[in-house]
Amino acid sequence: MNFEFITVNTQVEKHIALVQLNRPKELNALNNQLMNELRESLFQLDRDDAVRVIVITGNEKAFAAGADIKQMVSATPLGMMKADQFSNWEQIKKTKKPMIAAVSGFALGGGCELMMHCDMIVASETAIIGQPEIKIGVMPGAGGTQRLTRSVGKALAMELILTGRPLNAEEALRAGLINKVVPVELYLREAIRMAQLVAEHSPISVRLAKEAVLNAFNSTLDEGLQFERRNFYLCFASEDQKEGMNAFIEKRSPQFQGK
Ligand code: DAK
Repeated sequence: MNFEFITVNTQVEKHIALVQLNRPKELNALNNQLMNELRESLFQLDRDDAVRVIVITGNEKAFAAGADIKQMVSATPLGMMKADQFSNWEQIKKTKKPMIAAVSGFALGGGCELMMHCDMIVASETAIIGQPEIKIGVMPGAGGTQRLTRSVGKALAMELILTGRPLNAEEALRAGLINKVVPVELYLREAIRMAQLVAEHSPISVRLAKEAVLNAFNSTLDEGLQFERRNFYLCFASEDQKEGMNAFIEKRSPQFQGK
């Protein structure tokens, strides 16, 4: 996979793919091409059986400082409708494999929204996370009002979105927005370590479990429980279920094949 604004490394650890946003001078501002490339890379990685978990990162200074304001400044509603950038976000949302964000520095606006598309988030102590769109005369548009509110609750979401004030890493951790805060030299290593813990498991049960957790945001409790039950039954259609349970009984480590 050859891209201009992202790099993809599938050799980082077994079953782990690392996608790095790579517009450092612009603090990884998410221009249309970067988003097209991100969509394409995730689409391909999602279909690659050798990959079980995807880590998305930026660099020490910025995960991503938001959508590219310079590209957006003269946008018109019809121009945006034609460009249909939301289809990129829709596709990213559909990624079936777990995605872990490794965040350092700025994760603002679309950067925060991209971070929240991930299933788990490891941040460095230097992370600055927020939805500052209100300061430039707009509002979050790629899910910020919904995902942030579901994550941290109404009071804090309103404060962050209406004032534009960002959270530091400790505040984000306390608010339940992220999973972990580590020193800056460790954030990527820690995200990869977390990815390895997931990649050890059956990719089938991981996929079904991720789907069921995400379904909790879209369903009543009873609908969610029904959905969970169907996915639970489906695990028993896999060889991995037999392998996992037999390995337990035989006191050995399971060898999951994703079958
Ligand atoms: N867009 C474009 N360029 C950016 C940028 C951004 N979001 N953020 C930073 N840069 C550029 C700066 O312009 C500067 O470029 P030069 O002037 O050197 O050419 C370079 O990156 C370094 O930035 P600074 O000099 O400003 O660096 P500082 O350390 O002083 O400040 C900062 C860092 C992150 C506090 C500051 O750069 C900043 O406030 N950036 C803007 C943050 C922001 O407002 N983000 C929200 C953007 S709106 C959509 C989906 C999503 C969205 C929209 C549409 N569709 C699907 C249609 C999302 C919207 C947003 O995210």
